Amino acid sequence: SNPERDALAQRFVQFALEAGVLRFGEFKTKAGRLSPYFFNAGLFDDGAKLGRLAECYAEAILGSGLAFDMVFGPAYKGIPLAAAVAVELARRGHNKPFAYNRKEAKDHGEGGTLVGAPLRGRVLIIDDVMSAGTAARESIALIRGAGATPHAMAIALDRQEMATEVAPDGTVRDVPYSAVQYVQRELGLAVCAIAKLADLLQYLEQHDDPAMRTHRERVQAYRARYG
Ligand code: OMP
Repeated sequence: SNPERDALAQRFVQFALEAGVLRFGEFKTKAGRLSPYFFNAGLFDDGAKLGRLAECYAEAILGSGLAFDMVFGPAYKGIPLAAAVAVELARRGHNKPFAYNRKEAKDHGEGGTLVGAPLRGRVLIIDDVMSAGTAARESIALIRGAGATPHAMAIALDRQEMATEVAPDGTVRDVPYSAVQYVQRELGLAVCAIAKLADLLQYLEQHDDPAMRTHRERVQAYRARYG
């Protein structure tokens, strides 16, 4: 265990709850799972919150000792995240090239779907959340397709859920290991998260009141099913 990482994770969970980014209720995830909590990074919606979020990413990335040559933000939600993180990394003495993609190819002007620095070397993908690993797979394929090396991934929240896998015939199935394990072992990338589900559960335990206890029980039940 790493006390600095743990302290950052607890500070980050509190920040996300106070900002209303992390909420409890009933939500359907992209993988079709009914979740008692949801992390909506789009609600870091002013300059101060985005700046503080970027500080948390930079601390997690630099604290983890990940090596990387450039930063990539996958469209759409990864773009402002990666931009803010690139600025914060530069402030901390790690000025790296930065790029992002468009979802639709342009047929005029500069053309193409990639914007910013040319994709090359060890690319660090910045994204919001990892659940079943679909978004990660898409970013990795895009970077490989451009001839660069997807080397690592930094996310704000690791939901610590079972990965899904797409079979050659296109069917999607759950696999018996986590999305982060899948990305690390099968796809070969290092993954760094500011916080993970276990940190949220620890926060709820340490701020125990009737409401928090209900949230904790629901989150634990969800984890037992999909974790
Ligand atoms: P996977 O592609 O299954 O790993 O899910 C990650 C994506 O789901 C994120 O990039 C979000 O678009 C979305 N998501 C959240 O933003 N927050 C959550 O708490 C859960 C999800 C989700 O749908 O799983």
